[in-house]
Amino acid sequence: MTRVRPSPQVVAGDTTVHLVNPSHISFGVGVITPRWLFVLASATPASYGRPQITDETLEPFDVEAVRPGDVVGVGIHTGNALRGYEVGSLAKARGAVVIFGGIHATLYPDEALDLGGAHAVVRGDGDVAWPLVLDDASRGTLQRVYEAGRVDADRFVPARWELLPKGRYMWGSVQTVRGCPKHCSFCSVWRTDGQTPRQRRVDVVVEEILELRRRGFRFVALADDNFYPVTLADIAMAQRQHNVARLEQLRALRAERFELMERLTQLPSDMVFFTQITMEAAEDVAFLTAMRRANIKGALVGVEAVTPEGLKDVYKGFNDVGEALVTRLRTFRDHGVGVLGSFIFGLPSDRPSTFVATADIADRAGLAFAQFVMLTPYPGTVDFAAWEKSLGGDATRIGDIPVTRHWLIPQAQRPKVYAPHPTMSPDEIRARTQAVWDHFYSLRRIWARSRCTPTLRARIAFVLLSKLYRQMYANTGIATDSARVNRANRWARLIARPCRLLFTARPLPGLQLPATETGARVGTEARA
Ligand code: B12
Ligand code: SF4
Repeated sequence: MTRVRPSPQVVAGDTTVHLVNPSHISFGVGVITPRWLFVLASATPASYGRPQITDETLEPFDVEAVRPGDVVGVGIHTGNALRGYEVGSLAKARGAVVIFGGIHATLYPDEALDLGGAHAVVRGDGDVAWPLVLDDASRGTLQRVYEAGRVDADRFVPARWELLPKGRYMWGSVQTVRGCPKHCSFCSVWRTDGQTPRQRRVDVVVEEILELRRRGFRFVALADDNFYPVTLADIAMAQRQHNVARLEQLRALRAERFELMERLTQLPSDMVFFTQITMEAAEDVAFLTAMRRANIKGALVGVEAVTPEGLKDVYKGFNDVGEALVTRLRTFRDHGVGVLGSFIFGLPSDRPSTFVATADIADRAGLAFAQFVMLTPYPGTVDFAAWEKSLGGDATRIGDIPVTRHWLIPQAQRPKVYAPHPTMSPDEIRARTQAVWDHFYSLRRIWARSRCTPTLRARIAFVLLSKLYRQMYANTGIATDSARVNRANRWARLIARPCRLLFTARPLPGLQLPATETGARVGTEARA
């Protein structure tokens, strides 16, 4: 392994550790806490003092605050990699030791080293590796690449929520399980996080949630890849195969899910949870009932496509189509779990009629929210590999950059549609996608949907959140002209502040961890 001795001297006690979540655009207020910042802060040894956290979705990183010998940790996913490289290079120029991590750096470590000023890159989970890397940095024995891999669930580090800036976020985020057994063609999770679910212990999850509630967070996103990692079909299959070991493992995972949800029922009753789940959960009334009892009031469900051909395109045969799909999605709502339906446009089998059919199903399926994203080949996915291979050396270039490295193209010039479509032009796909967003988020439809909430205050929150969501997405994927993007940004900023107030609650600093026995005295401060 090549070792590099970075010129700046890292000395625990004299070095500030900066952790930066890059974003080319700042809104002042964030919807969900970027969890990795607070996890890595927690993994930072106390000898380095209090890590300085910057989430650029709130405000830009102040590089002037970096002193020679400081450590700057930058976490990137594909969408913010370019800004991450800018931050890394600026920090390196200030004399800092720059270390990259996150899903994109895991997939392309050399890129961070070449373009981001990285002295080192951590591939995989940072929980265990981070203190070791800091230790190497202080000894001057930093490696270029650390293979941190996938750590076991009991070694996940809980986040340091006391470092949260006050009054900036609407939702906290706590991960309960990492990894997903499926293998959807557009998703990299099963490749990077693996197909074996790594479930965290119930106690540590509950303690983190409680810590967030103490600080006035009522709303918590369970930042999981798939909250329903074991289906009834998986169990039946193991039974048919007389695979006793597998059956036990699946049953244990399932039992743990129920235990977690039971513990959530014991938390203050004003808490609301949101997660991500496959629509298979609609088969499982016991699971949905437990979700409702646990106050898991919303879930992102990957619908992706409403036609059998579309599902085949994305390797998602376990989803339903047509009326069966409407019924499945409504089942969530009927059990008190609101659905954010996620749809993909631009699949090879899509035709103009697909947009109409999708808008119709989104209307009838009782969804609370929906997102209509355009197919983006993310690195690490089956789709990306096929697309890159199909283009060979002939990829279109924007400036000097081939579209197969789309994340390196400045945001404003990035194409919105990547893979050539057999029958529709990129403009047609964009315009039709835009029309479906406009249809779903018309004020009349939002107001009608807001009936799913119990009070007028909640209905107003629902309307504001719907509008905010729509404007934020107008930024990230759909709008092309800069006037529209700027207008959307202004709107999002304006709506974000009042929206946040609707989500906060009175802090409960004295709130205690519920006792483990079911029905024990818990969360008394909030219920009183
Ligand atoms: C929760 C979540 C969201 C939430 C909250 C985001 C937030 N503010 O945190 C919401 C719903 C808003 C969201 C939105 C999107 N997301 Co998202 N999201 C996730 C999810 C499920 C969990 C993220 C999380 O909190 N993990 C827990 C933390 C602790 O893990 P982590 O971030 O991976 O960090 C660990 C390591 O990576 C490493 N690490 C990270 N940074 C650093 C830095 C250093 C220095 C070091 C040493 C280590 C290190 O150590 C950490 C601890 O182990 C992931 C899936 C996943 N498994 O990562 C997708 C994921 C990150 N999202 C993804 C995508 C595509 C999106 C969207 C573009 C979706 C869309 N089409 O709109 C948007 C983009 C949002 C944006 N502009 O940033 C993709 C990214 C793919 C890619 N190659 O970039 C993922 C991987 C899911 C997928 N299906 O592939 N997302
Ligand atoms: S899209 Fe969802 S269900 Fe499919 S592999 Fe990714 S996390 Fe799993």
